[in-house]
Amino acid sequence: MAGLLGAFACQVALAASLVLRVVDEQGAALEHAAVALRPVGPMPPLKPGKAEIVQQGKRFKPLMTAVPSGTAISFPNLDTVRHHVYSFSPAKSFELKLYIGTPAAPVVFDKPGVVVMGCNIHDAMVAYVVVSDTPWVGVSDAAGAVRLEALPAGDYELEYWHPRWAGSANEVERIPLRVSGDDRHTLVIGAQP
Ligand SMILES: [Cu+2]
Repeated sequence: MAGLLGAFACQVALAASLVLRVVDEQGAALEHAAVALRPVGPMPPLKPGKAEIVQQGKRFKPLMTAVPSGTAISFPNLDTVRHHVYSFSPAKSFELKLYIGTPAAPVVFDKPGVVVMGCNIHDAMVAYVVVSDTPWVGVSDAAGAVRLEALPAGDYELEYWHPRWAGSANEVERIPLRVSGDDRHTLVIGAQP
């Protein structure tokens, strides 16, 4: 009997989800906000994944990427001009010297924090990676929406960051958040124009 109860409790615990609507202080939808839910208490094992940030039309796509720590990101250059990707951010400092095509090795983002990348050749090129020690990460879409699913119900810290955020330059903000079911919240980020 105890075993059955345990299995039931486990299914219920994994049923929670969180939908955030991210807006600025004027209430306008805010795209490209990185969010992460870090459980207060035991952390499930992170499954290091893979991601891709391409360079196309002298832009990085996507502009914003949110990943769990340990994710390997490749940087294919789809342009016919060479790019030179670099970051000086403490969470991940690296350089991919002038190249076309796909560099042989992806870059592993192994420390939590905000990583700002640029191109040495094209000053207007910028991309962001927000690395968090949790499997539950996301980026808001054009409607400001981001959905995190398969969450155990419980207490979390919600981490968030946005390139236009008026707060601390490269530190995520953290607020406590309890997730108990199919929860919906509005997250207001004071973003500069
Ligand atoms: Cu470039």
